[in-house]
Formats: sequence, C-alpha cells, structure tokens
Amino acid sequence: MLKLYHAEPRANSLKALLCFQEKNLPFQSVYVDLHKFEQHESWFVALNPEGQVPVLDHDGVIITQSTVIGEYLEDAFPQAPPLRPADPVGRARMRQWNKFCDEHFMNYVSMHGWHRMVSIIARSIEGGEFEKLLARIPLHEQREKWRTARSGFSEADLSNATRKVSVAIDRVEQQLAQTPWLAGDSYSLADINFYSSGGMALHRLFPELQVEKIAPNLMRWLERVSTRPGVQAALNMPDHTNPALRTFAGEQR
Ligand SMILES: N[C@@H](CCC(=O)N[C@@H](CS)C(=O)NCC(=O)O)C(=O)O
Repeated sequence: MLKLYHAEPRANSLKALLCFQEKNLPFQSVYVDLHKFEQHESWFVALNPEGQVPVLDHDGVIITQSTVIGEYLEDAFPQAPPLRPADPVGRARMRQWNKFCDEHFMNYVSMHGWHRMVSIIARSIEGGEFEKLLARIPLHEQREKWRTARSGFSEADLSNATRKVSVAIDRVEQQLAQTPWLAGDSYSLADINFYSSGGMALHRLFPELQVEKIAPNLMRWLERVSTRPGVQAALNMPDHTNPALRTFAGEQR
C-alpha cells in the first residue's frame, strides 16, 4: 500500500502529490498540519528524522525527499504513465533541472514565501512557546529559518533572492524557446519540480519582474501544465491554510 504524508498541495508536498495524480496511482493521503507543527512531533520524526513533509510509506518502506519520491514512483511503477523521458539524454536533462530547482530556485522562492506567510505564523506565537517549538526542530538550518522568519529576513537577502528568481526565469524561458518541456519533448518530473517550486505563479508573486512580458514561452508552458487533469486533481486536494495567511500561498493558485 502507498501512503503519502503531506501538507497543503504546495511546494514539496505538491511535487509528490502531482506524481501520484499524473500516474493515476491510488494512495492513502495522511495530512500533516504544519500550522500545528505536527511535522516536529515525535511520531512524525520517527518516520522522517528531518521533520519535514512529504514522506512516502510504501508497504512499510519509508522514502523521503520529494524529488527522490518522484523517481522512486517511476522505478516502482513503470507501467503507470511515465514522467521521465525514455532516452538517457532526456533523463540527464531532467535531473539537471531537478538539481537546479532543488538546490537553487526553490530556496529563493521559498525565502519570499517564508517572509510573506510563515513569518506571520512565527510572530503569532508567544516567545517562550516559540522557543519550545524551535527546540523540537531536528534540522539546524530549519530551526534558524524559523528564527529568522520571526525576526525578519533582511532586505539584502530578499532582493538577492528576487535576483536569483529572475535569473531562473531567463534560463527557463531560453529552454522553453527550444523545447516544449524542460527536459525535451515530453512532460517530466522536471516540469513538475519547477511548477511546484514556485513556477506556478511567478508572474503573480513577483510582479516587478514582468514575467508575462519577458517570458512568453514560460507563460504558454504554465497554461499547458496548469490545465492538465493530474495537476488540477492535485491542486484540488484539501487546503487547510488559515485564509488570513493565504497572501502568498493563495496567489499561487
Ligand atoms: N528537501 C525536502 C524539503 C522538504 C520541505 O522543505 N518540506 C517543507 C514543506 S514544503 C516542510 O516540511 N516544512 C516544515 C518545516 O520544515 O518545519 C524535500 O524535497 O522533500
């Protein structure tokens, strides 16, 4: 049996949910409430010592890391619609884009997400309680991120992140001028990764970058991705985000 522990259909949770929906794989959905910090509770840390979603449980075998979950589903269920190019070059291109999304792009979009949304949650918690919650976070980097979300990201870091997002947009635009999908002729895990990591709403999240004007190929790609039935199905999964906190997340829809 396939069981996916995930939060709202956004970012890394969305990436894993999209793979299931695109491959039409039945799975049991287990919602982990990040607003209640369930990801740091001992039962969840026993599943994933990093205290983060998504987590896949396949007949008792635990797989973490959203990009790895996507590749795992490809290997374990080759008969379901493939999300990997058939040829080695296409697969290499797909993995290069995945690396780019995981190691660069996602972090910079995420900083703005944390600045606009998570900081509101962090500041709403009383100081002593906040320190107790921080003490439970297993990853040092994540603990620091929560702390910064409360104190505030610097303008210099935020504008550097915007600059990096702008570089990513140029890179994707150039690729999509040459091929219909990021890794070539077929829709793949690379498209899923870029879309979930923030590509789904760059034009709304960063209006100052004028994405609609400078990246017509990216906008056409976005239309093709977002109207896919698998994508619609994933986006329509329950969203428990407090409506007052949806300024960043809600705009992504
Ligand atoms: N590299 C991990 C990152 C997972 C991650 O950052 N998950 C976020 C949700 S998108 C999370 O659990 N955040 C809550 C926290 O870190 O406290 C992956 O790709 O799965």
